[in-house]
Order: sequence, then structure tokens, then C-alpha cells
Amino acid sequence: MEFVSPAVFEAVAAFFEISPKSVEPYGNGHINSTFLVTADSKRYILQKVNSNVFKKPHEVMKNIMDVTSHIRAKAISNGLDPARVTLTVINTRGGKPYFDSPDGMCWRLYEFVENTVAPEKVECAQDFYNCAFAFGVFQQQLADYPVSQLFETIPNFHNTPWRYENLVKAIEADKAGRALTVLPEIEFAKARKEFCKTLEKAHAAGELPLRVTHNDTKLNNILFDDKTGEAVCVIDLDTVMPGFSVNDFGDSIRFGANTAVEDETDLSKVSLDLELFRTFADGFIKGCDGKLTKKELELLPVGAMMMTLECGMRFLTDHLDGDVYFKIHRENHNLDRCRCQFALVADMERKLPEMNAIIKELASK
Ligand code: ADP
Ligand code: GN1
Ligand code: MG
Repeated sequence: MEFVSPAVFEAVAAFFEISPKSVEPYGNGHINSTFLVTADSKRYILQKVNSNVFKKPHEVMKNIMDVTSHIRAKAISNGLDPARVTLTVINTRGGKPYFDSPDGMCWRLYEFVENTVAPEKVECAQDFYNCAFAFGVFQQQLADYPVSQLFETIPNFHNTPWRYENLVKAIEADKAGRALTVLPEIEFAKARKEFCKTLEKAHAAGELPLRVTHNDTKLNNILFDDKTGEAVCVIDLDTVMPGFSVNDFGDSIRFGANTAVEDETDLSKVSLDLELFRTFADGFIKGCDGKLTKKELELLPVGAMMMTLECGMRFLTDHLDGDVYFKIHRENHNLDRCRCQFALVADMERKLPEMNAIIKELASK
């Protein structure tokens, strides 16, 4: 975690009109810098938005304000506690939902959703089911949100053919002089060039609709009630954009149905847990409330392979670029992450018939 001086925290806090008693690094996100702030006997989440990744933070915040307002209104009309079902952004003393510091950084403050946890690993199948249901419901809550009003906060975010081309460029540029040390990984990606186009082609053929999607559906982007285990709040809304439902499904499988953690170095531990795949698929299909088309259902296993391959290619690209995008915590961290994703892709390819059979069975229920 990067160092931020106490003077900077003080200046930022003054803009949000809070007096912090303590500020500590928090969570395991790869992109933003997150801090838990205790002030005035309340807790908050303070985040420095990564301006290298999010070039237009005001557009990110506009999306977040709109999406949370939309979800909040629905929660209120359903008699739910709005402070628990979605993020609550605290305005600055000037009435803005974020603070632009003089050094060009964007800071935002959220209410801390108390009595919750954001797990790094699936502890029990029921949690994973709840997570799936919550991401499915999230799509439903936003199904009537006008897609055209959302900014594309990261262009081409889940455009896998574009990610592939980006990897090819990184190999050619070889900025960190590492290309020759990762030839097997480069080979692995290149052998899947055509597969990368599957979803874009289905969309172009009118078979796969664009929906409002979350686009970063990792388990640790959901807050669970620490007593009941219920999934209460979908967080990390920076990448809510138009996208494919199967990718929201797929990214959760990539992260949560892996028998190992995302950066596991012992690749013999990496595999797709088909029971967890079934559990998640069941929850997601139910959470989407019958709204997924026949083609979307059919492409759910492809979504899982696509997000895993794409994420692996993104980690490899960053390794080749010299680790400028994802936060790393050790040498070759992005390469370890890439290898783990590619090992999972290979296992998913072996298990594709089983994944298809599970979806067929669930869809016919
Ligand atoms: P990143 O984009 O870096 O992943 P997140 O927005 O996901 O950042 O936040 C990182 C972590 O901080 C989350 O995984 C979760 O543990 C915690 N967190 C974020 N927002 C809240 C909140 N409002 N209440 C409680 N915990 C939160
Ligand atoms: C990043 O922000 P975080 O840690 O939830 C990344 C995702 C990747 C993920 C891999 C904006 O998510 O796309 O899938 O790391 N977010 C962004 O763990 O690039
Ligand atoms: Mg996150």
C-alpha cells in the first residue's frame, strides 16, 4: 500500500468536513487506494481513485451517483434500509461527490457499511449462491436504467479481441524486456485468438444483448452480513457500464469457483470446482429472474472461459509493460496471476461439456 502523508489525509478530510481519529489501509483491491477512516465515532471508506486507470473520474462519480440513486429509490419503495443495500457517497463541503486535490487526484468518501465482510475466498457454497443471486438482482435493478446515460468509464473494458490486440502490442513493444521469458504464456494466448471473438461476434449477429452490467464481479466486491451471511450490498461500482451478462457471470466464476486463489503459484491447486459452478449458475439465473435469453444461458460457460482468459491476458500485458496497471505485492506478481488464470482456462476447456450440461439442466428447471 502506498504511503500517503498525514497532512494529505487532514486536507482531504477537511473537505469532507470530518475529523479523523484514525486512518488505515483497507481491503485488497488491485486498483484504487482504500482507507478505513474512523471519525466522530463513525466509520467511513475513503478512496483515492486511480487516475491512471480512470482518466475521467468525474464521469465515474456521475455513474456511481446515478446508479446508487436508482437502486436506493427501489430499496426505499420495497421497505429496505437504503444505507445497507447500496453505497452512500458523502459530499464535500462544496456539495460535490468527490474532492479534486491540487495534485490532480480524485478522493471520495463512502459511509462504511457496518457488520459486513467482503470475502477473498468462498468459505461455503451458500455464500457463493448468495453472491450469485445478488449480482443477478443487481442486473435486474438496473434493467430499466437508460444505458445511454452511462459513461463508458474504461473504453473497451471487456472487449476481449481488443485486449488480445493490446497484448500483441505489449509483446512487440516489450517495454520491460520480459517477452523472451514468457514465451509459453504468449503461445497460450495466441492459440486462443479466434476464441476471443466469440462474444463480440454473437453480439454483432444480434444474438447477445447489451445490458447494464457491473463488469467486476469478484466475490470481494460484495458485502455480506457478518452474522446471516446474506449478500447485502454490491460495491466497487466504478465499472458499471453497458456489457454482456455472461461476462458478469464469468468473472465471478473466474474468481470464486477456482479451487485456488487468483495468484496461486502452485498450479496443481488450480482447477474449476464444478459444484461451485453449479451453485453460482443456479443463483445467478434465479437472480436475473428469468430475463436471460436462451442464447445468454447457452453462453454462460463461454463467459467463464472468456473472463478468465481475458484477465490472464491483462495480467500478462501488465507484466510485459512493467507492472503499471495492477498493484503488485511481490516480484512477478502479475506473471503469477496470469499463469494461474491460464491454468484455470485450460481446466475449464477440459470441463466445458460438464459446464454445458449443468446449464442445460438448470435452464430447463
Ligand atoms: P478496488 O476498486 O480497489 O477493488 P473497492 O471499492 O472494491 O476497491 O474497495 C476495496 C475493499 O474495501 C472492498 O473489497 C471492501 O472490503 C471494502 N469496502 C469498500 N467500500 C466499502 C464500504 N462502503 N463499506 C465497507 N467496506 C467497504
Ligand atoms: C481489478 O478493482 P478490483 O481489484 O476489484 C480490475 C478487474 C480485474 C481484477 C482482477 C478497474 O479489480 O477488472 O478483473 O482486478 N479492475 C479494473 O482481480 O481494472
Ligand atoms: Mg474491488
